[in-house]
Amino acid sequence: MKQLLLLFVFTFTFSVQSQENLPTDYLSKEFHQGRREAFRALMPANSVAVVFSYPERVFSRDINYNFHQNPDMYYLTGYKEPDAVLLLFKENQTTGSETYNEILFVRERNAAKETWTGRRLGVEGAKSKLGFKTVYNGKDFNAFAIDFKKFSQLIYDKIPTDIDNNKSGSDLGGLIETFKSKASITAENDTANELFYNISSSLREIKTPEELELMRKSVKLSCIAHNEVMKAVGPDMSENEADGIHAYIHRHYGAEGEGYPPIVGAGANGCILHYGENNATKIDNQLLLMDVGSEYHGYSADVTRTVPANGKFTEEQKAIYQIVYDAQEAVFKICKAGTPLVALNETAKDVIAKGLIKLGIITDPKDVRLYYPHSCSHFLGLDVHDKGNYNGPQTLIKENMILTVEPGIYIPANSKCDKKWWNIGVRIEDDILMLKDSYENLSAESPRKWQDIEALAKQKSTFNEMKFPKI
Ligand SMILES: [Mn+2]
Repeated sequence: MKQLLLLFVFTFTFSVQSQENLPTDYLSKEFHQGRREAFRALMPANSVAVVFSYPERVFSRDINYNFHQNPDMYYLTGYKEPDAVLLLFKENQTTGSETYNEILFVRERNAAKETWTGRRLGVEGAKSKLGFKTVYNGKDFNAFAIDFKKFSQLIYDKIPTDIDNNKSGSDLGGLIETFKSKASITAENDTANELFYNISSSLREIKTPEELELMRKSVKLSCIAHNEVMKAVGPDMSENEADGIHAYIHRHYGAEGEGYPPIVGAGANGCILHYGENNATKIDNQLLLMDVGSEYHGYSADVTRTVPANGKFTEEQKAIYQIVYDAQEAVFKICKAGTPLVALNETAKDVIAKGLIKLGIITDPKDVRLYYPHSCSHFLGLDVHDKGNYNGPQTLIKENMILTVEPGIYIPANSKCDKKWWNIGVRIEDDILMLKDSYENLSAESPRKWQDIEALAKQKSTFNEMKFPKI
């Protein structure tokens, strides 16, 4: 009986096979090691950085959303599972005979759980695949001899507080409780967040060649998706189906999904900045604003195109569209290292204000905020609104930053202007790689000029030929 049981345990332990046919272009372990080195170099003497994985989130009762890793954890480790914590030390530490300058605590391997919820790297996987020398299971964090109080500084990001697990074991809640208790962190002394943000942003705002390659791919396949929808879309298509074409094409080219909830809004819906319902059953003869970008191996594109569903802009739509286009062109002219970040939005705002005055939509330039209420640019990378230094007028653009340029004009119904302008919402958004003396528009593959959009819309899409049963 005992032998039979052993045999059973043995078989069960190895029943989860390693994964085959995985993408071959993930970030390398050397990349993540290099980012940890760069992070460590910016840490003050005698400090330790602590990075937690993101919490898991409920989708429906006992079903979670697909897990999305904390981008900082991914950036620094490549680890994509929940319930983990990274400790990064400025100087080498010694415990007994062991010397280390980083420790990763990971989810323990568990054949039964892996059969239900997927493979786990475990301690050995984190060593061989991620290149860590010192790795423990999360359950060992509590007993691990570390005196956080001996460090002059603890560096950590905002600690999640709304975690739906038991806070007692090796799960994220437990790891956080252990950290807080070992480091005596209370609401009053929880002040280290700013330093973590600053170090992490100053690294992440500058893209390395390896990151650039993934960014280029993410943006390129998002452009292909936009172009296909421009061809496929018609007044009878629903917002959600247009959204679905983007999603299909992203996955066709190997993206995991989208970098943010897609905004696909027709007419009035296009005037809602973060519209996400995407549930109009017909786009009709309206403008369709599509702010959709893929996430490819963690890296998000962020591309917006605004197209007439019937393939032709009206005179009013064209007039508004042209102002947004001109604003983008004016901003592109100053896209390069050394330009103050705030100049991008000032330039866009200026062009839009002049354009709206010329059309009689506003008379006072200050009223531009009525129709252009957001800003022109944000950093782009692992987060769609990526970490970066946004600290006022002294912030200058640097080489190898990627910033969006996304002016827009939104005129909801009942706005105080001629009603011929109502329900026109236009945004054009491109992903711009900043160079020493110029820029590269990574999303140039998707047309922006109204003439080019109308020309592309005349082409047939493969999606127009697809036939499904009527229900
Ligand atoms: Mn954006």
